[in-house]
Amino acid sequence: MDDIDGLPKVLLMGLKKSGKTSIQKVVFDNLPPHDSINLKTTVQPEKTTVKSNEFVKFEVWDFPGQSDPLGGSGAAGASGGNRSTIAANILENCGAIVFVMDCTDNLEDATKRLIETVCAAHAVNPDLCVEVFLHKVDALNEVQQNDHLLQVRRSVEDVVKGRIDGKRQLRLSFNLTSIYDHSVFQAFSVVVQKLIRTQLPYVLELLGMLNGNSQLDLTYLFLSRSKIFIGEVERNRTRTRTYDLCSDAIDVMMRVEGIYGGHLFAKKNLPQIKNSQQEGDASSAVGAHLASSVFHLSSDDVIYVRELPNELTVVMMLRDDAFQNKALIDFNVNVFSNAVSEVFQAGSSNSR
Ligand SMILES: Nc1nc2c(ncn2[C@@H]2O[C@H](COP(=O)(O)OP(=O)(O)OP(=O)(O)O)[C@@H](O)[C@H]2O)c(=O)[nH]1
Ligand SMILES: [Mg+2]
Repeated sequence: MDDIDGLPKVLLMGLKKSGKTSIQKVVFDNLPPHDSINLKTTVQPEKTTVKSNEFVKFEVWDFPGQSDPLGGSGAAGASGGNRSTIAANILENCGAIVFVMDCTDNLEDATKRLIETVCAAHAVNPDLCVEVFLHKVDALNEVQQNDHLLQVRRSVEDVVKGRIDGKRQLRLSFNLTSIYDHSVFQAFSVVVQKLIRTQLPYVLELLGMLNGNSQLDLTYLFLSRSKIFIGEVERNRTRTRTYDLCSDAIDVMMRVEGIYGGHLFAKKNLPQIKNSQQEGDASSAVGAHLASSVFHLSSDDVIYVRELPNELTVVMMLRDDAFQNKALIDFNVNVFSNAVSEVFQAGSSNSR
């Protein structure tokens, strides 16, 4: 992932007005969701480069919904052979396709486009993942959401399995999403995790060690200043909606830092944390130029957020009594941070 020219691509596809540009802007440009009503229709593919840190970099390609880039109309007038060349070009270096379907609209046309997209993608690269976002679910109740999910999944899988080489497993996942809550960030996190497939098992292993050795109930590793997480492990899940709580905790920490510690947003060449003494105790570690915050919840839970070098942030949820061992937790976080950097560095030097 280190070569800027060869960055993996995430392709946003789907019918017009399904919400592709809104998703891209809300997730990566901090667009307030309500402002998405003013977005103009996309007329040509738009590329955004996302450089979360030294190791997690990719391009998001937002395609206009009015034509099908992989099917007939995107390659207007193209013969079958040309069409497959166009599809191969579009899908070159593609890490994942995000196919967006508007749940509030008639799903039949969208399902047809999805089937064409999955078949075209499978013909070029059978290992390519297609992540379907059943989008705008804020307009539906839970029963309707599940009905839509079942209906689309069944019709796509039945048709596609009949059309493709049955020996290869179909890489198709479904997510219920809305820009008005955390669901779209969680779903996009899964997409980003697909782009770091080689390093992910090692990162999860390290997160598991941090979690277990520090008596944590739950640990997330986020890309800093985003709501995208690249790993999660749990020992005890004491609450539901933990993702919402943890990503909101980062948000609060960053906003407070924005007001009281502007250096956070201008920092460059951050030092590696070597030991816990460099960290401040509560809301900000000014000396290390890395933020940290502690949130005591009304239950006996604590959320401990620590920004790490390389634009990563670890969020830990634990019981109040386990937090008495903060020095041990800090030590383990520092060891974790250095080990994760090594995993990514090894990954990027292998891919060169
Ligand atoms: N209720 C609801 N509306 C949404 C959501 N996401 C997007 N929208 C609305 O859907 C409309 C279309 O959004 P766009 O992002 O422009 O759709 P698009 O897929 O990029 O459309 P094209 O560029 O024409 O292909 C806008 O009015 C958005 O406000 C959502 O999660 N919930
Ligand atoms: Mg658009």
